[in-house]
Amino acid sequence: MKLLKNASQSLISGDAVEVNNLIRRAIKEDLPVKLILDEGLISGMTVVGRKFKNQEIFLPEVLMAARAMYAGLELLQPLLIGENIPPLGKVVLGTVQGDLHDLGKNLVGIMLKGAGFEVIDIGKDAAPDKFIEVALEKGAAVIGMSALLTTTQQSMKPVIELLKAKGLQNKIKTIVGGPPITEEWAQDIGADAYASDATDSVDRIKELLGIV
Ligand code: B1M
Repeated sequence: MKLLKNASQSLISGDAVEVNNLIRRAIKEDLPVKLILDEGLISGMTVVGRKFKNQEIFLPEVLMAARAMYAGLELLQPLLIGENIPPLGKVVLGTVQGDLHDLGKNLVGIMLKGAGFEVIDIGKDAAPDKFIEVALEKGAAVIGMSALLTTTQQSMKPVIELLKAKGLQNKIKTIVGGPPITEEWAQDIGADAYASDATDSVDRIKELLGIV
């Protein structure tokens, strides 16, 4: 679809104003929200990631692309989050210590809210004890951790170790995700679940809580 291809292209060029305009138009044309998200925004960010890896572009361009993605995401957020859905449970969500990436975590949060969960977002670069403190304070049933770097995926471990040390592992479930994370990694560190993307995180958390 040309409109969404243009939005994706504008995201790659870091043109937040144009992304905002095009996503606005796509919404007006009643295109499915998931299609707008996947083909208008995520596809562009995937190209940005590839170009960054191949050193065809550098950090400032990646940052501009992230800003452009937010300019589209803010328009989609109200549409992805349904209204009047009774809360299914509380989830503490954060990007782990040392990691400043938050687009994926925010998308997971949007999808969870859309599915009826209450999400307590503790932001990025979140220390292990913060996940646990907030989960206890808010009575959350799940802790969700996001990591985008192979270095910061290590920061997931201390959260689970701390939960175990406090005897909370049966009370508070853990779910992990992000590009370097795998099912195997989740098992190795003792997480209760792994989710491959935002939609999958909803299904996995429902499974963890026995919600059908
Ligand atoms: Co960074 N970065 N970055 N970056 N960046 C990556 C991750 C990288 C893969 C790029 C590359 O080399 N190709 C690479 C990591 C390499 C590695 O470790 N293997 C990298 C690097 C190296 C770095 C720096 C170290 C660069 C530097 O300084 N030299 C630096 C690190 C800073 C830090 O964190 N300490 C850095 C910085 C940045 C920016 C700040 C410029 C910016 C982030 C802006 C922001 O988030 N506000 C940025 C960006 C944008 C990227 C790429 C291009 C895109 C990430 C993104 O937002 N994707 C990324 C390359 C890539 O991934 N293609 C890259 C869109 C987002 C919707 O997808 O986050 O994957 P994603 O989330 C998905 C799933 O993974 C999953 O669901 C989401 C939605 O479907 N998911 C979960 C995520 N979390 C989940 C949690 C769950 C469940 C599912 O349960 C709780």
